[in-house]
Amino acid sequence: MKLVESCFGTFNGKQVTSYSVENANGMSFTCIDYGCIITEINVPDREGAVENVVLGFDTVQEYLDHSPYFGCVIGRTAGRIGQASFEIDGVPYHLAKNDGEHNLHGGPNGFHNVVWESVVENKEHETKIIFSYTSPDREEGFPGKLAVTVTYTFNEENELTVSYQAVSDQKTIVNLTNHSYFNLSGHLKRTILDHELTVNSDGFLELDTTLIPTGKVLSVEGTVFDFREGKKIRLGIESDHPQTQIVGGGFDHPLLFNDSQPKKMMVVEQESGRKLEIDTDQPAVVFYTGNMLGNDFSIRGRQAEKHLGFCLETQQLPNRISELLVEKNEVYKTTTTYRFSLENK
Ligand code: FUC
Repeated sequence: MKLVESCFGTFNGKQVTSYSVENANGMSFTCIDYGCIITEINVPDREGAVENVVLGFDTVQEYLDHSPYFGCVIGRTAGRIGQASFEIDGVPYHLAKNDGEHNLHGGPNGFHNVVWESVVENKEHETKIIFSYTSPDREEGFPGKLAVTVTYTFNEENELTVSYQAVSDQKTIVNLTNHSYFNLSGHLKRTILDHELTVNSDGFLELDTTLIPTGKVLSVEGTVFDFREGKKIRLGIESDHPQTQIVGGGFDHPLLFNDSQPKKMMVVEQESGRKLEIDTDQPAVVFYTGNMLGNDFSIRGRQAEKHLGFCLETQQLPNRISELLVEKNEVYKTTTTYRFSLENK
């Protein structure tokens, strides 16, 4: 496949490299080794116009100044760890409080904020960009030296597969995800309100006012959280459901996949005709509708605004420490695939 490698800038004196891959359908994908950030995904619309469908920047400085985790890999733990502390076998561990009293997305110097090693395997029909990073014992407060690999595989079927692997030299907790904000209108022409989401989830985690799961699973039945038959995101954003209100008008919730069905999601934007399908092996997905996106910065010349992008962060149930445990030398492995196509009309 056509691959272009270039210098994106520097971070803490290290060079940041960008990898851009294009397939025969004219679709392209670009990522950088800083935070494994996906900076661009260009996909044709119904008329053949190839446009970007993720929120991202062209400089490292803008990521440092403005990015609410655009496109990056999140680790060691996606989402919030309540009170920024947890215990393993009776031993307490304390993390940075970077979200009120809680820890968010692995702490300020989590995996989104380091430069990863990279190896590229470019074949005729498939290109792999393999990022690796070894997080030292107690980095950001987490126990164990953790060797992590994130592989982006892009192919001629317009699929991007993200595979995560991690091994620790001590019992620890791990919950990795990618934090891409999608907007299928292309070049951020419209907000995400008229995007339609389908997810086979019967329940979601109730959140408290600080966005920590209360432990209660609520049924989606009869609510704006019922995406089983497909629903416009707008309905939830304009809803007065206490759970959409509590997160600032919209969604910021772990949706739990129905165990007896394939773990799949689909988002369609009718005007452009673009469709995104996501398959995962994870039990949950945090659906975030950019409720906290401010309008005090620009994204490639377009003023940012609330609800300009949505994230579908596949993961284990956040803050359930017992489900995030990884034994010494156990291989943590997970895969999520993003497939782009056009909706048939
Ligand atoms: C998502 C949300 C959080 C936060 C962050 C930027 O993962 O769950 O609430 O706003 O992204």
